[in-house]
Amino acid sequence: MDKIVLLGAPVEAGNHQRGCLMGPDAYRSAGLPENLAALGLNLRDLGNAEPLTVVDARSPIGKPFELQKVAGWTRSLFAHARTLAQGDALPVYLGGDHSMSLGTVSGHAAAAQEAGRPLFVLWLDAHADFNTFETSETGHLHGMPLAYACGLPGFEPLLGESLVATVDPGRVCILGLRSVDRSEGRLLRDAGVEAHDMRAIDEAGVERLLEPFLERVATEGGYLHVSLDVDFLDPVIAPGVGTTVPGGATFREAHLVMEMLHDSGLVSSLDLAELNPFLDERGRTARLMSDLTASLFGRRVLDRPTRSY
Ligand code: 4U7
Ligand code: MN
Ligand code: MN
Ligand code: MN
Repeated sequence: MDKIVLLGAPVEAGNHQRGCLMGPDAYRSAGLPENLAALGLNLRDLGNAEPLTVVDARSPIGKPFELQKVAGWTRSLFAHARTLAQGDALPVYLGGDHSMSLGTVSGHAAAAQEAGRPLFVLWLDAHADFNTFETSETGHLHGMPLAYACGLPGFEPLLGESLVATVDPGRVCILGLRSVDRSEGRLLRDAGVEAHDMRAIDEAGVERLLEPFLERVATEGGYLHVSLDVDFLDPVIAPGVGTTVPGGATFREAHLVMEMLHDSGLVSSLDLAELNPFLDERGRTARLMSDLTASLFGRRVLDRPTRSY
């Protein structure tokens, strides 16, 4: 795919920390569009999406924080993603906190179902984002998007109806875990999600964990949505995020994931989530995320024979 379309998703209502709304502009200031254009890619920046106005989203269980606002973003991004998935350019969603993915992933799931192909999801994150309104200890919707996309119950207020298509939890792979809530962990296990914590990365390395998953995407002829949360990275190299957890992916581990994704040729959509420029140091996290994106789209040091899955 040599065509890319950028869409900003300046949502920050998915948690209490302010600042993620500046994310899309920080990526532009960090030179992400130029990085990709320098690779010879045909790039179009659609600017920022806007939320719909929602006043009817009510939840009987739990108290999701800023439910109306996040529902407005979910409805907007769901529609954008569903449409963009049918175009000839690969969408890159510039967040925005991770509640952006309530809309992007469910939109891509709907489009995949219409196209009759399975959707796989690679979740690169310190957290599983697998809470429901019921299990969430914080009420923060940025901790729930993967559970939502996988069809866990209780989320109807977000779209105002049930999802037309959900992601099969058996087609999800999470890498980088180091903070999972107790009941969230149970949900994850019961759903049968493939989840790898940082210890697994220490022991096996990212290559041995990621390769079998990519093989499966290829074998089943699936689409692959990648959701990259800044906190997948170690906070020492990526401080610009609200939810830092020590012991994250190193610079090279993260780049290797991106390089493998590029070589696979399988990625069909990408979220860049949770960048908080207000907490960043001299733009370094925005630049690192932009460089990782360039790796995913083919920036390399030396050419090498391409691996075919
Ligand atoms: B992120 C948390 F309780 N699990 O639900 C929650 F620890 O998008 C954190 O991955 C969620 O950064 C983190 O609020 C959401 C918490
Ligand atoms: Mn996270
Ligand atoms: Mn996340
Ligand atoms: Mn976070």
